[in-house]
Amino acid sequence: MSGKPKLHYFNGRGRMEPIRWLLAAAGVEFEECFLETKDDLIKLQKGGSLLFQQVPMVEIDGMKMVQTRAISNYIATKYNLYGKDLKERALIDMYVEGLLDLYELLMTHNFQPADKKEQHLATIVDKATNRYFPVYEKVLRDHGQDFLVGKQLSKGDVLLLETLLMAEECKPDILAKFPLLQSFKARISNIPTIKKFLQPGSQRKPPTQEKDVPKVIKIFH
Ligand code: IBG
Repeated sequence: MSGKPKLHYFNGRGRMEPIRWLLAAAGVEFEECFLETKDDLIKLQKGGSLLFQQVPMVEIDGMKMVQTRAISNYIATKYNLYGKDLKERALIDMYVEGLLDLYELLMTHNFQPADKKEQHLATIVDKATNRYFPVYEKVLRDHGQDFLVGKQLSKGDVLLLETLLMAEECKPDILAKFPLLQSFKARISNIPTIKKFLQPGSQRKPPTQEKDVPKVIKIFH
């Protein structure tokens, strides 16, 4: 055993990518075990490693953790990415839950059937620019600080950056009306651990390509 967390998922973003981001931001090296086929998933399920028969699963500190929120809360707590007190944590939770609602739309975009893609993209742009981004822009404007909450990096910052970058992949000028989100993006991208994760060759995953969708669906359905 290397002692490094071991991530079990397919070789793509999906529900594991925010966990990869969080570990990378914390400067924690991790190993990955990729599911290539349905049989790989069945093997894990039959081996009793998956509490609800689902991945993501992360082996960490002698546990086999499932449920993405539980996993990311554990990592954020362990690596001090969860605020300084209960109230900061409550704020971080609210910001993160909002981001996860938007992340869900972004994550599923390339899984939409061809005839639904345009409408789905319109929904993403509408929700991002009218519901979610104005909230984070206002938070940053009102307190004038570097991070979303308090004086230190938190899992809220990490997920916000990830979500901003994914939204830009869908529509490159989507941040045009959000100057503080633009400067936030530049600032957080420059944190050394994150900067490293953004370099080519890191364990960050590219968007799931259309051609790979049937293979991914086959694993999980
Ligand atoms: N609540 C769980 C979590 O947050 O971890 C949900 C986990 C989940 O949906 N896992 C799926 C799974 O294991 C894989 S992600 N399915 C097998 C089964 O038997 O239920 C699937 C997914 C992708 C892309 I890929 C978008 C949305 C979901």
